[in-house]
Amino acid sequence: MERRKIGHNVAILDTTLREGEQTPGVTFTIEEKLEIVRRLDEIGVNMIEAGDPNVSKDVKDAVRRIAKEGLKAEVLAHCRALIPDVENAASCEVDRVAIFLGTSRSHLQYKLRKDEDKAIELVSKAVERAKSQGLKVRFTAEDASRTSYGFLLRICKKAEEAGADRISIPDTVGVMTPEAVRTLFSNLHQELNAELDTHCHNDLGMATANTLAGLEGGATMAHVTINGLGERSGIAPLSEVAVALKVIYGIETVKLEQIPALSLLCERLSGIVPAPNTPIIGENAFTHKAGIHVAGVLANPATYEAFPPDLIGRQRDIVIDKYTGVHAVRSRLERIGVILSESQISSIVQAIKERPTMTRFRDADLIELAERLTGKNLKAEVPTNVEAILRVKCESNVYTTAIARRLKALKKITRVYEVTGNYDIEVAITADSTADLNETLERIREIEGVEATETQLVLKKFEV
Ligand code: HCA
Ligand code: CU
Repeated sequence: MERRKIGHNVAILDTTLREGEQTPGVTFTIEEKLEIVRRLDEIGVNMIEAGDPNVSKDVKDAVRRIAKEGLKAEVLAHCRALIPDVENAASCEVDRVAIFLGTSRSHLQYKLRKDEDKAIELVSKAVERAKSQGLKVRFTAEDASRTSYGFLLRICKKAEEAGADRISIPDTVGVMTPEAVRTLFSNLHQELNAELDTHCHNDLGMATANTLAGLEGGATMAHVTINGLGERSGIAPLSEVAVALKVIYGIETVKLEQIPALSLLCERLSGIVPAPNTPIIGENAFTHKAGIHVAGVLANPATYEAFPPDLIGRQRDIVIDKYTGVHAVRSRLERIGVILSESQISSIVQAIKERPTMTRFRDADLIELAERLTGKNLKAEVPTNVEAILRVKCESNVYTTAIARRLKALKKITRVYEVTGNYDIEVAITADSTADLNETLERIREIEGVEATETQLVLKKFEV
């Protein structure tokens, strides 16, 4: 398979705090923002877009605090192409200011009510002012993908002349295709001296592909957010861009094994829970189900995996249900120390297929089937799970269903009920050990909006 190259100098800009906080329903406190940027710095992103200080006092305070954190990453403030906005951004003592102005016909006509020359004047003046304050400058031609190429080039050249050493070419409404992005970037790359940034929205599900295409076209900075947060359907996620750069192009950027933890932190702080089938970080990303797939994966994982899960510190899993074959059942039983004959395993597979509505046979269910078949008490021989029922009381100002959804996303939780009475939610937990149970309880108590919990350990369980 022939593939175009991406230079090894590509870098990552994270804009979870700016673009990500524009996600409907999301705001971060200053403390939360600090927690996120420290982790982003640790994982190794090169730039952090901390916010637009003109939005509100709290955004400005956060930008200022982040600029003072002494991060390895370059810290940016986003702002409009207006002198007071630029000065406000400069007063936060950031490394760089990202000055944006809508350049497409509809932005100029309906949003800014300015003609092209006036737009160029605004940008030149704003860039010059930022430079005179000793800041590095990026210019963003907002809605670049719907801007006429002639005007886009003209305004970018003027921004460059005024002192911008980076230019962002966003696909603001996510309407590009990879081929078009690649062409646009290689054309601009030939004409401009400034380094180029990609910023791809995901309205048509193209964000990651377009980002990679922009890098193939000569861009050197990819804008991402944790979990793909952002306006509407968000932008390219850090996880997808960083892992694709490694797996497809052999390029190292951030510490990949830290991605799942960062993703969970963002899930907790934003309340936005990625769907199970989300690439890389989703619950199902390394879970195999159909018998044929599982047999292949057990023989050699590469048969059905784009890359090994341990690249990002995760593990593969197998789901046992009516699609299951003998390989999966044998492997799962062996894992818990139960060795059966071929014909016994076939009988268990048969029994599983006779219960087509059961979505997941857990270890305990398999042991039970094996016990029925062999007449032996296997539970005594294999390590059993610790089960608990937990009641959760939510703070009065929070939406119970939002907490219930977050609980649902936690690995060891097998059932979630919203209930009446003194507590609002009841969950069933199946943990591998007491330590594992404790860890799950800790994570539940950390969820914002959880006021109190009560845990009951299950002593005996009766299947009906
Ligand atoms: C915005 C616009 C922006 C800017 C991107 C950038 C976009 O929400 O203010 O500065 O690179 O998508 O055009 O996010
Ligand atoms: Cu954007």
